Amino acid sequence: MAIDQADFLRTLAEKSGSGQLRGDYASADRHYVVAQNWADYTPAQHALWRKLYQRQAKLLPGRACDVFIESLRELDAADGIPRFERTSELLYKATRWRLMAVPGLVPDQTFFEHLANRRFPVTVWLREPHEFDYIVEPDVFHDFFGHVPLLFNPVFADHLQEYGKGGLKALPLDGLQYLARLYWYTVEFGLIQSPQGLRVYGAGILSSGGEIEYCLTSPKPNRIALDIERVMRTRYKIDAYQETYFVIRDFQQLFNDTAPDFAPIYAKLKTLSTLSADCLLPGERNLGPD
Ligand code: HBI
Ligand code: FE
Repeated sequence: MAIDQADFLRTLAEKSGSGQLRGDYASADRHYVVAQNWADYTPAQHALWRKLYQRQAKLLPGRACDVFIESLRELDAADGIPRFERTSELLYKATRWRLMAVPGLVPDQTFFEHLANRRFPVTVWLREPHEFDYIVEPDVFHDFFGHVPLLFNPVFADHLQEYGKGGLKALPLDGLQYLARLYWYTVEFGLIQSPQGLRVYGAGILSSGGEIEYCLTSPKPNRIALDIERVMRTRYKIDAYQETYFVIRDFQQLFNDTAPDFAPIYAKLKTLSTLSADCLLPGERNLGPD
């Protein structure tokens, strides 16, 4: 299915809410890949990166899962915006993934193709200082700090490739909305159990100043065990803290639960109602807060 670039960029502009695109898509190739042009980042941008990194890193102990904290330390990315090529060498040795510099959000088909080939798209631009606490579209801090560390975990890395393959199969089956919910409530906003209690593995939380505390301790949101059908039925909010978090036992569960062919589930979901983000079904047990 050829991607209508003009149509995609118009959709993206609507999604971003601001109407114009942040990234420079003109120089992107057919996989929406661009050069990172690391030398073009200014000292002020590296300083903003350090400020974002230090604020987040202080919040991780006791909240982020151990795998994330250990992998982030190996990345040695505290001093400034990282060079993707250097990280790609480390990552390829660890789990055979590579980073792809992209101008920002890319079409779903392209996104899934990258994941299915163990290529993770990382946005090249960094937010502005006034967006320190919140940004709508993913920037390099969200993509790199939030997503890249877990790609060093072999089970999570395999899951994400399977997710990409599932996405390519879902597109012709009109299953995209279900897969987007699955990604949102796991890769972006997922919680994981640990012997010390609930911990975070979702990139959207790990790269956010406020939600990393809220998701573990606020009495407001639901925290329920991951169930693929249930996740795929549940709406999400893109511009507020989540009202429901889904919890996995470990990454093996995430891999196993998302390995089956989803086509039969999509067919069944079409007969079931969509659930609001704050819904708690009868019999569902709330797992939190700590
Ligand atoms: N593009 N660069 C980028 N990053 C994403 O996370 C992303 C995307 N395009 C599509 C997309 N995510 C969603 O459709 C998926 O979450 C399903
Ligand atoms: Fe993300």
